[in-house]
Amino acid sequence: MSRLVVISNRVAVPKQGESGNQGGLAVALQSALRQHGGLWFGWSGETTEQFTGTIHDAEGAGITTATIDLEEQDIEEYYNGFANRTLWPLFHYRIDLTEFERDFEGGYQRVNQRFADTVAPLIEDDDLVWVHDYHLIPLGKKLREGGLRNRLGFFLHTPWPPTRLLTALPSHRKLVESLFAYDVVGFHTEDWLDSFHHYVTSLMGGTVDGTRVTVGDRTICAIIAPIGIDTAEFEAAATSDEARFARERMYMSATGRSLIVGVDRLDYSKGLRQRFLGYERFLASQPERRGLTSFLQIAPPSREKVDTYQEIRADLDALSGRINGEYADIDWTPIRYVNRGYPRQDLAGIFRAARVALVTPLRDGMNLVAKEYVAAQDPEDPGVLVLSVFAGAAEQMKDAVLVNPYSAEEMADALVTALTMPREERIRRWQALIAGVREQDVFWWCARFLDALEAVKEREMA
Ligand code: ADQ
Repeated sequence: MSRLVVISNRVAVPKQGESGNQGGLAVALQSALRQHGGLWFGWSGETTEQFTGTIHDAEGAGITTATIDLEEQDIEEYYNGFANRTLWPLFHYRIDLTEFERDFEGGYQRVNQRFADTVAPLIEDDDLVWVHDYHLIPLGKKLREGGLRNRLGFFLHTPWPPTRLLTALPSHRKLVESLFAYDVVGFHTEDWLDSFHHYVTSLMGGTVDGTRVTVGDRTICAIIAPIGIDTAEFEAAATSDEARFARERMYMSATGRSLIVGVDRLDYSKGLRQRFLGYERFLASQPERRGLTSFLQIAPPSREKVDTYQEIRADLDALSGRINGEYADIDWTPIRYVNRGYPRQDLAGIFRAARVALVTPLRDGMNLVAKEYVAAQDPEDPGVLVLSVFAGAAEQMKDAVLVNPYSAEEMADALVTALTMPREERIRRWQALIAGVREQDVFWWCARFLDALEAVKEREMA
């Protein structure tokens, strides 16, 4: 088995016993690396006065990591800039929030070059190299320019936007062309792959034949590989002592009310504003149900240096305050809104206590919370997943209650459906959902991608 070199923006291995407040990618990659063995390379999260390319080696939780520090300007232009002010909103269909600055693009290319120059000497001849996410799209091309001949894969964790949106990016062509340096390119869903095909065939004169996508004399393999969770681990977490304790705390605080839960990074793509408005509509239209539910929204802040993320925080503070002001009673708070991370066992317990999960992003590459919620349920008395049709996960999780998150009325209706669903139907839907979450877990995802990458013949010497 070839060694695996994973490259992503951040390397985030929690120290033993440390609580995990991590994005979905980090959680998935740790599981994959533990299984395969290899190296994880990326930014340390630290800044340095001047970039030196010094590599920090570490060994932890069964994973070898190599990280580098970046300059303040790199972080501003590459991470807060091009990655999170340009590509993230654009890839989530938020052209209104997308900022186009040449400096951002310059920083993006510079940092990708720094990654390429620093990681290249760590890569051995037979290694499989797997690059992750929108921060590092040009990395493959830069590695090839440096002479790398290894099998090289790229996985996009976000949506791939429709062609007409993507062309708003002044350098769209360059960005897409750089993907052709990889051997295998993976997307979560058919929707995202279709959009990629559309761009290549309509703007690059390319052709598609099964998984083969050809432009000029270069053919790559473009596949759908929906990411999963470490289902066995999460199911076990849900019955751990910590989970039981968290679950008890939830029950005690709810005093007999039905619990509704949402867990998301504080991000405009997650549709939190619309979710709060949907819950407000539910309270307004169902006076007899007021006081019988308790909605807990957990949303740890992320990307706090980006203005839009500060704005959304202020907006949600005000909105939850307004809804509580309108509907709360002396012994009842309709929305509990908590801005912090929780250890995974606690989360699993919180999920298990909740009768309903609201996973209602406006646009999401996949969404792992939907899968975690299902994995945490009690098979005898499972809760109901309310899932946005705009989450990549909706392609696989058809037995959820699917909603359009832009419609407060649909959200309110979905809540009524979920809260009144008979136990037999909850069990039937849950059984169908858990079967998929178990079968297509993170190891399945990893194997699916790496099998495709391993099938690529190593490049001939130039
Ligand atoms: P994210 O946008 O980070 O991931 P998601 O897939 O939902 O979104 O993963 C979030 C992860 O963070 C989950 O594992 C969740 O449990 C954890 N988490 C969230 N809030 C937490 C809290 N308060 N405390 C502890 N843990 C918390 C990106 C894409 C997604 C895609 C993943 C993986 O945006 O669409 O599913 O990558 O490809």
